[in-house]
Parts: sequence; C-alpha cells; structure tokens
Amino acid sequence: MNVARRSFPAPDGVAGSAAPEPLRRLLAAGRPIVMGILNVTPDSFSDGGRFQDPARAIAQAQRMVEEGADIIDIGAESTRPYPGMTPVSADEELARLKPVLPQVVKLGVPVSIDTIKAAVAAWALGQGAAMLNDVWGLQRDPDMAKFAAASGAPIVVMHNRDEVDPSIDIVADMKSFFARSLELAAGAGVAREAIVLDPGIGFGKTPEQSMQSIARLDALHDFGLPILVGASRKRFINTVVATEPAQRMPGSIAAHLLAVENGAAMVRVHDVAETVQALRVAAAIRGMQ
Ligand code: HH2
Repeated sequence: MNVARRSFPAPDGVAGSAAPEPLRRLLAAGRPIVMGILNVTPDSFSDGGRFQDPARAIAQAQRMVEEGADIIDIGAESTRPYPGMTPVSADEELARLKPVLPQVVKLGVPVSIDTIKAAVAAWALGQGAAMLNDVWGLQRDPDMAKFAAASGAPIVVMHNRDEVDPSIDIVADMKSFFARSLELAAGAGVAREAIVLDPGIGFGKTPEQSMQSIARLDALHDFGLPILVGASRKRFINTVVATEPAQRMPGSIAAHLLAVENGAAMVRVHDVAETVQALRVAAAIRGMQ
C-alpha cells in the first residue's frame, strides 16, 4: 500500500480541478476529506433517535464542525443496509429536515443531502445545501439525474443492490453499476466532474464483499473520479470483532485509513474527532518516508 500514490489531487485523469464547488475546493485541500454524518431519523442503525430533536441535531453538527468535519451529510430517511428499514414519504423527510438543515448550513461548512428523492434534494439545495448524496446512484428516482444536471451540484453516486449475492464478484458488479449511473448522468447532462463514486459499504453486500470493496478500491480508479468510502460503524466490523454499532469506532478508523491508502478522497464518519486525528497521524508518518 502506498498512500502518496493516489491521494488527491491525483496526478492524472482525475477530474478534481474541473469539479463544481464546493467539491473542487475540498479536493484541492490535498488531504482526505471528512464528511460528518448527521441522521435526523428515529431508526438509523447506529444513532437512530439520538438527533431527532432539532436542537440536539444542530448541536451535533456544530460539534462535528469543531472537530474538523469538512462536510456535514444530513439524512432524514434511514438507508440502513439491514433488514427492517422503514421507507418514509418525501413529506416526512422534509418535516424532519426543515428545523435542522437551514441551521446547519449557517455553520459555514458545505452540507450534503443524503436522499434518494429528487424533491427532497431540490428543497435542500434551495436551503443552501451544496452537494447531493444518492445511495441509489441515480438509478432509483428517475428525476434525480435531471435535477442534478439542472442544479450543477456535485453528487455522490453510491453502489447499491436490492439483493445480496455472495456468489458475485462485487467489484465487477460495482463497475457495471457505475457505468450505468454514468450513462444516466451523461444522458441527463450531469458534468462528469460533478460525480464522486462510493462503493456503498454494507449495501447489498455480504460483510466479505464490503471488505473486498475497500481492499480492491484500486479497481474504481479506472473511472478517474474521486471516491468516497463510508464504513462507519457498519456490520462487517461485527463479523471481524463482535461489537455493537456504538463500539465500532476503532474498526471504522482502521477501515477508513485503509480506504484512504487505497485512494479514497473522502470518508463518511460518525466519529469525526477520532477520524481526523487518525488521518493526520497517518499522513504525518507517511510524510516522513
Ligand atoms: N451509508 C449510509 C447512509 N448513507 N451514503 C453514502 N454515500 N455512503 C454510505 O456508505 C452511506 C450513505 C448508512 O449509514 P448511516 O447513515 O449511519 O445509517 P442510516 O442509513 O441507518 O441512517
């Protein structure tokens, strides 16, 4: 492994310098970007219910900013990659976001909106959110690609599957999924430079496939786009060391450090201070080589 090899800004073929703001500015920092997770949901797998109260949610966002988060990713529908998620209507999602998102925007760091619904994305960008995060990679809501194109906002395109299939090569599956997403994006007029790819750790994958996604992240560099990895507190960690979600911060950090070593430009995390410290120490040691 060699962190210097693929850290952003990458030398060739990666569309960082032409990316729309705030992605261009974030990538230009030349260090891994930390996205702090804010779930204003009753049922998220690790922090469900903790930040349903708007005042607590805003305080958590403020805390993550103070701890070094570069972006705050707000989600109001649990996308939990486990059985038992409850889909919510756009109205319910908006009702959860309204008392929180505009206040988080005021904190001064870019806000991304974690939604698969174009209507929710549109509202959020209207309130000052700066980035889209679609855990179905433009392949669920047919209006998402059109909206992303019209807004010009950067968008995270995440790999997902309806069914887990332990027999498939998950990296090959991801590559064909992303090829389809990029086709949809191009067809709707989304600039390629606006796109960030995400292997979707835990989504439609066995724990082994989630780990392979990080171990073989290199394969995604063929697309020449920045990569986001979100391993925070996910279930694959429990298969290595039996733990409840709240106990998985060390495993999450290990996964994110390896993801960055393998070329991730961004990591999506619950534990911002700890992750920032780990990334800085890893970079400082790399700097001694
Ligand atoms: N993971 C979750 C939600 N959104 N978005 C991206 N781009 N990548 C991810 O890996 C990802 C995501 C699931 O984690 P969390 O938000 O903590 O839980 P929940 O979806 O249950 O709210």
